[in-house]
Amino acid sequence: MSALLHQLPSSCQGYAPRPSVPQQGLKGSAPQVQCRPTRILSHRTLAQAVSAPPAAPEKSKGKDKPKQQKSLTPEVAKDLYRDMFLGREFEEMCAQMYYRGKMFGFVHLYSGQEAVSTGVLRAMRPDDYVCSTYRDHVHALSKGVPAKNIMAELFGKKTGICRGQGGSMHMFSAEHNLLGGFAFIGEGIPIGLGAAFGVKYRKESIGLEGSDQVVASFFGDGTCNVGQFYECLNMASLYKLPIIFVVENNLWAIGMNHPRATGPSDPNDTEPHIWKKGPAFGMPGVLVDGMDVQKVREVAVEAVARARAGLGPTLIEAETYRFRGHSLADPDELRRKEEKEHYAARDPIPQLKKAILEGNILTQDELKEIEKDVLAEVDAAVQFAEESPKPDKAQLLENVFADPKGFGIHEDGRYKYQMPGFSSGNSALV
Ligand SMILES: Cc1ncc(C[n+]2csc(CCOP(=O)(O)OP(=O)(O)O)c2C)c(N)n1
Ligand SMILES: [Mg+2]
Repeated sequence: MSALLHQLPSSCQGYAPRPSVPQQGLKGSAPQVQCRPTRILSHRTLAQAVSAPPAAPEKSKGKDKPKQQKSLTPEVAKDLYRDMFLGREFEEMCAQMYYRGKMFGFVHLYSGQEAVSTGVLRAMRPDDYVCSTYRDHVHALSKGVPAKNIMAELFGKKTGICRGQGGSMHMFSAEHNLLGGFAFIGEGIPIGLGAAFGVKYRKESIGLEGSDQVVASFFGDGTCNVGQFYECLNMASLYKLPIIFVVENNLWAIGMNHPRATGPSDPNDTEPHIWKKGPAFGMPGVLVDGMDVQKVREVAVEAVARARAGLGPTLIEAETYRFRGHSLADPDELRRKEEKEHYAARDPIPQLKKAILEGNILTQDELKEIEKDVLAEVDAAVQFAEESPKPDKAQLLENVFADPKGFGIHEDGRYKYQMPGFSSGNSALV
């Protein structure tokens, strides 16, 4: 196991584990979380929030000291900062729009977890694949989908990336190799695995030399307890597929606290460590601070390089936290105030800002310019979504696969319930 672990950077191995959340009725007292002042993040206040003093770094409790981080180039710093800032501002704007009744159904925000999406996806090529979950807006942004088309999708408009038919949980873009968001937990894992199999098949069985894409498959801690996770780890390992499994461990699965739902992977452990499931399946398992974009990026760069070189999959457990409730319909009353404050103080965006300024990589003015640009992009996305038309009614019957003898369609292929205004759409089976 340690041989496999050493194939990846040590930045993850010295990272201090998060404090457990004390559970009533469980034996032993959990370590106290350190309380720091809360900052409430909302749209238009992030720019001020990132100016606030950043969190003190966690002291490493591991044997290995974290490796000195490689310095960022100005180009990479700009890209990372822009992507994380856009992710946060986009999501905070979504909250406003949701509560104003502009969006329908469940909307799950990603605020707090940006370092994971940015750290992994900005380290990948545009033709690489990504598979997401219902918490998918920011993965789509990091993958390069324009903010205006994501916002329009959320508004149910024709200009949305799924023509307004997918909504918040089903972001998909063939053009960007975004394989989808999925409402059912774990559903995306086999889809990502299939894409990785396809890449390898095209290369080795068809002989397509350029077929060297890598797949990033994102999912949560709670999702690691569904069967698809294990089945896919097994197949990825068996076929040495070019995939990285990224577990965004935000400590909660709706109202279920991770240590209450997941057993340990080692007889000596008293709490669960998802990353340890990697070595059990013959692949490297890595634990990384998911609130630190540079560390996530460092791990991702190496895991992607391994996958591209034909060395197979990697399991990455990124410790992170969502700053809002499970969805915008969740009053978020279960999580303790101290826990929320602890993670708010480790907000990944001010952390990156501090690193950029202290390293003299970019100036305050350059960062402000990025922020201004992002705020304008988010405003323009809302305007675009507002002004976009609704889908035609005919769209409802497009891409519907149905038996012509079945409900709604006459035997000759005509619709039984053709509504006035339905001008296009075709039930013919090819
Ligand atoms: C197959 C299935 N079972 C149950 C649910 C209900 N459900 C929605 S989200 C969720 C928790 C998932 O938690 P986690 O994987 O940690 O992701 P997070 O929401 O924290 O990002 C559950 C059980 C579902 N969507 N699909
Ligand atoms: Mg979770």
